[in-house]
Amino acid sequence: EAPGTEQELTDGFHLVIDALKLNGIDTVYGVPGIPITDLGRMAQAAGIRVLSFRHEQNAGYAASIAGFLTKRPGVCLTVSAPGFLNGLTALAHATTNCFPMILISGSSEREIVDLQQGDYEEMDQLAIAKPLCKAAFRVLHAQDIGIGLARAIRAAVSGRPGGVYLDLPAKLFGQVMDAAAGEKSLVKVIDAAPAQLPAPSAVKRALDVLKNAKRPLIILGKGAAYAQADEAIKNFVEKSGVPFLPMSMAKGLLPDLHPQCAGAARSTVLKEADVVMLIGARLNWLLSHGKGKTWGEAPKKFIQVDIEPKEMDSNVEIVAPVVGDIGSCVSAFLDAMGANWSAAPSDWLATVAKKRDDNVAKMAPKLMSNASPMDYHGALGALRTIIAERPDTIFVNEGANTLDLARGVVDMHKPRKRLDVGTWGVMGIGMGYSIAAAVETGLPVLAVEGDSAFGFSGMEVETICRYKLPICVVIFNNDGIYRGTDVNSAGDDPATTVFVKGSRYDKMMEAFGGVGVNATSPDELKRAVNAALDSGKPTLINAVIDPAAGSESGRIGNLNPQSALNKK
Ligand code: OXT
Ligand code: ADP
Ligand code: MG
Repeated sequence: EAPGTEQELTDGFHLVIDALKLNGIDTVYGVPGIPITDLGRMAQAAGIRVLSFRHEQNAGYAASIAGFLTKRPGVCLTVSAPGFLNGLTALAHATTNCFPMILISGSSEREIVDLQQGDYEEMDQLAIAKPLCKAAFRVLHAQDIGIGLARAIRAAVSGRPGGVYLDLPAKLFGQVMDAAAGEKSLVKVIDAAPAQLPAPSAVKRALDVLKNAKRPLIILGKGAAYAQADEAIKNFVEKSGVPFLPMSMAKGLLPDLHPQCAGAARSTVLKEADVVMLIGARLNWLLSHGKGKTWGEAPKKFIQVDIEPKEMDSNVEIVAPVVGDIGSCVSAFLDAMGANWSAAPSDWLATVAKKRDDNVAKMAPKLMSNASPMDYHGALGALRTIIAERPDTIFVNEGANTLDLARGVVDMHKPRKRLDVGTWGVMGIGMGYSIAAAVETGLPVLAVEGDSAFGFSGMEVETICRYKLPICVVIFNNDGIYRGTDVNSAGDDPATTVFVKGSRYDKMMEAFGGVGVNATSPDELKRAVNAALDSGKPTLINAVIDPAAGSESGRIGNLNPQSALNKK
């Protein structure tokens, strides 16, 4: 080449980073190693926030909840085979929960993998990912990186959101091409999640069913929270006058203290309603599949609003399916209702309100208990007050009793502030969710964790301290899974559900420079949480809970299979 005519070059590393940036992806959650260490370094140098975790599953859960909170795909970056598999649980979780996420994994050389010759961390990752996500792609040539990422983004966020796998073999990163051609090969995705308008006939059919109901109910699910159509949903629910029941992560979409909220009258409304409108909630196990004892004797009609047409009739007949994105559907309802919509029958509203007020009154004295060791209600009573005073705090929650009782006790006041175990009831989301919630929103996070639940992601407290995130972790330490009182009747090993008694999880935090507190009464707990939220310092509070206070599997003990035999 003649001097001065040297070609400007780019390579796979830079094209991946440029493609991410072009599409507004400014945060990546992952664990470094061969072959993606330099990709992470270069991405960081290029201004992308690269958060480095201690285990890929936690990075993956972080990416999944980033997707839920932002409506943009959360990105998780892993190394080959074992790193990929560690991240895959979270990708499957994202898909199951309808959260947009992209798992980008390095992989080893195709020609060796395909002949099964034993490469470093050899695995046919694309084939393994496929059944566990919405879509899976592999990029073999640098000039296809732009299209590959565009396809991944679109697949993750359009229609029903979910997890997407993007396989990038090690060799791709070093591939060189002309810089100008490389830039041209990148794709900025236009209208990644297009609005999907419901058919006017479907809107009319649904409103006709709702209008003729004597005991209508609206169930709001986490799809409604995801949609970020908060004002429209609130206006629709209020205009309809219908009682609403929020699923766990839909709490706060309308405040739990709203006069139409039926959260504290759950059994009654499910049994007695004659028309049920589901908005972004599936009739899966969490709603007893729409049938059986939970739903009572009275015949029911279901209206369902969902972006996924195949969801309709999945468990029971849907008499009025409304397929579209929730923002568009709810706006169409509001338009079609006109000015003279008459609110739901007042005797029904009175029935729901009475049941709700009775349940709230029944719970109130339990929340005042200042007993030590604490029981769940005493401890949660303190936290409930804190959330009422600081409604912007993001509340992350996992465990069994710790989860189920917190869901009922701690009222939520704003949308998307409660993040929990979701559709699978999975343990391990705690620290990953907390980190992403703090990073994506800048808001303080309060994570309330069963001692078992915390153990699944506990090492990430180092990550929290390293990035100095405003996260306060409260561990409900009852010495075990469900309870700390089980004994093994046959030998010296501890029972399978108990942990070291009197553990001090707070000391873990001190090891990394965070604040650790041991709290033995609701007053101490309250002081420590308020101090943590005021200071914004990474804090872990070991809340000592009576080991006998919990029940087997919390509120879902009925799902445990029973042996008919009398043997141990
Ligand atoms: O209407 P009625 O009268 O019925 O009353 C209801 C409401 O109206 C009323 N209510 C109120 N009253 C007064 N005031 C207010 N504000 C109020 N609000 C409501 O209260 C009742 C109950 O209301 P709720 O909660 O809405 O209704 P209900 O009937 O419970 O709803 C049904 C469900 C199914 C929707 C609900 O229960 C639900 O969402 N459940 C989710 C349960 C779940 O997902 N659990 C997690 C999994 S459990 C288990 O599998 C665990 N594991 C195994 C494991 C897992 N999961 N993952 C992995 C990767 N590996 C293993 C493990 C290891 S849990 C677990 C660890 C547990 O130990 P921890 O130490 O972590 O935790 P502890 O138990 O604390 O020790
Ligand atoms: P929950 O657990 O709160 O009951 P689910 O996860 O079961 O909620 O249901 C969420 C539903 O919301 C899914 O069926 C999904 O297809 C749907 N959904 C997600 N986002 C949207 C959206 N923007 N518009 C319409 N439906 C959506
Ligand atoms: Mg426990």
